[in-house]
Amino acid sequence: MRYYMRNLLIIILLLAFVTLGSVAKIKDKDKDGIPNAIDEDIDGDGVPNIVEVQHGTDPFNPMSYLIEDTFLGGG
Ligand SMILES: [Ca+2]
Ligand SMILES: [Ca+2]
Repeated sequence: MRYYMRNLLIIILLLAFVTLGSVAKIKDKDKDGIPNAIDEDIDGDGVPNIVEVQHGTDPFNPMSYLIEDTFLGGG
């Protein structure tokens, strides 16, 4: 149940980020042809939005990333 609530919170935060992006009229932040609303990596830095939200980095800022690449451990 706690895991479910955490994922729900992550989804809400992600939606909030996407909404803020729309308000700021950022339609396709990384110019890859995929609109932010459905882009799994809005800033195009190679880190999925959900991973950025989980780790507290900004999914709209490619300069905001993790120092440690723990999420890449699985290959
Ligand atoms: Ca995009
Ligand atoms: Ca990203």
